[in-house]
Amino acid sequence: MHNAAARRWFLRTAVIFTLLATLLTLTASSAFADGWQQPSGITSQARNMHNLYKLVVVMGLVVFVAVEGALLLFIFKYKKRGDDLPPQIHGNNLLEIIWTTIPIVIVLILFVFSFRSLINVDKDAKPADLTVEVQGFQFQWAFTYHANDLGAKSDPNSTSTFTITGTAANEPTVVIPVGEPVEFSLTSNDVIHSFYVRDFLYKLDVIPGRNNRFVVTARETGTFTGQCAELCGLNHSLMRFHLQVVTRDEFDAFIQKNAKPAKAAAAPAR
Ligand SMILES: [Cu+2]
Repeated sequence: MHNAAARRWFLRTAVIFTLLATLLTLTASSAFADGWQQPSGITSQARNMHNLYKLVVVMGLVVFVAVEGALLLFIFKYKKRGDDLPPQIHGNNLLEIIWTTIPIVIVLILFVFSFRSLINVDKDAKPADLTVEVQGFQFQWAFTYHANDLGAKSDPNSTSTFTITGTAANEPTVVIPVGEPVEFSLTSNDVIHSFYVRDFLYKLDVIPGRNNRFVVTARETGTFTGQCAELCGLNHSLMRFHLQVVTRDEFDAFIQKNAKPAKAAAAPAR
């Protein structure tokens, strides 16, 4: 009789454990099948943010497993076994210290790492950084390059400039060199837009009367997509654009090709 009860208990525990383990494995494997549910980003700044995100996810998982594990443990360990009242306990200093300290430590860790990421992401541009002027308008983008503000190969004496203006039918491509800090300088002359490139893991509002700026250093070449991320009117959805990250040589060739005198005089569309 005693043996039969022990076997039943063992079987039940084994079944519950197997079910939980299967569930956990399925959840974790599908959750992380496609990376971390977040693209890792193509810029130093994005990777920094992505690492912070991973840290938060791991900490969240540890808390989740610890809390749910304790919950299950206590449900089974202290389930009702008769009508007698269990021992009644009031207060426990050690427990209170533990459950006050752990959250404080978690918040401190998150604060330090978030602050470090924030400083890294919000770094100001250096004078030597390449600048791309971005103008948002209803309903597209214009990207302006200045020959005297092209980073490593600027021509300080040149006033040459050219603008790539997008239309809904002809989505523009903004080109930047890989491995160099690039400042995006954002302005709008009508309504609020938002400059968003998914693989930057970053977006910034484009506000009339203001000049918002951010700096990124791309870490890989390729073509990526961007769009306006602030509902700005009826044709907001047409405000798509492309971002091409190329080598320095390809970037210089791109500048050469576009900075022709005929195009040099082109003004922003609006
Ligand atoms: Cu928009």
